[in-house]
Amino acid sequence: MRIDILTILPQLLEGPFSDSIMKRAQDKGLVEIHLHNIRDYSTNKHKNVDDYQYGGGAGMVMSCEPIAALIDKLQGERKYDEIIYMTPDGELLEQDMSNTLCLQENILILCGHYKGVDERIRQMYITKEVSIGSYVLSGGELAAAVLTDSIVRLIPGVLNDETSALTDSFQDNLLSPPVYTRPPEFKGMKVPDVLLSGDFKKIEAWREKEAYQRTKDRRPDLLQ
Ligand code: 6GU
Repeated sequence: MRIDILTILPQLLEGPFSDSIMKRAQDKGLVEIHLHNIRDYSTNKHKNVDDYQYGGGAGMVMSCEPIAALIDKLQGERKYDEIIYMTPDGELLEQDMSNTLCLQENILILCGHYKGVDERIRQMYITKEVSIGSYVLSGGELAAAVLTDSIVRLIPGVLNDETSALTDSFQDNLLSPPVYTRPPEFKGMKVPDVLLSGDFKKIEAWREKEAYQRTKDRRPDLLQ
């Protein structure tokens, strides 16, 4: 899989992809993540990528030309299955969306800033608009990092048995059960006996019960 991310702040995205599972996925050749600086495609002498909005009002709008030039170049090199725009008014990111996107070959992600991108870019190029929640971030970069992480960890071969995505929260519309590690007693608090019993059937039943209880208590909406 290949993911191209278009941004005016590529340095914001270097960190999230250069450690742990995201790094290992790239080192194993399971995903290529390419960061592109939109400013490199600005043709005016000040390298501007934004301008005042028509009609007046506070806040700049990201201009069409540099974004279009960059997308045109990339589309000339390969066909994209989705061209995604990160925006607070997009479709809410849920596990199902990541499950679908992880099956794609080529994804392009455009990060917005300021008041967002010129509407004509959205109409001409964007196939999917994604928000990561009902709050406003300063730009689309952190949201793009969240979306990319949630996709990449689902690519077959990225996770091993121990980190398997099959037991993640949300994968079966249930939150994960509580987990414990050594020591068996910490400041007077004991690990539930069943987890020390060695009885795998009983352990599975306990985990299912706890997952259900936790979901009922914290996210009853998932049980609808
Ligand atoms: Cl995708 N972008 C920005 N700027 N803010 C957000 C968001 C995206 N999703 C939630 N808040």
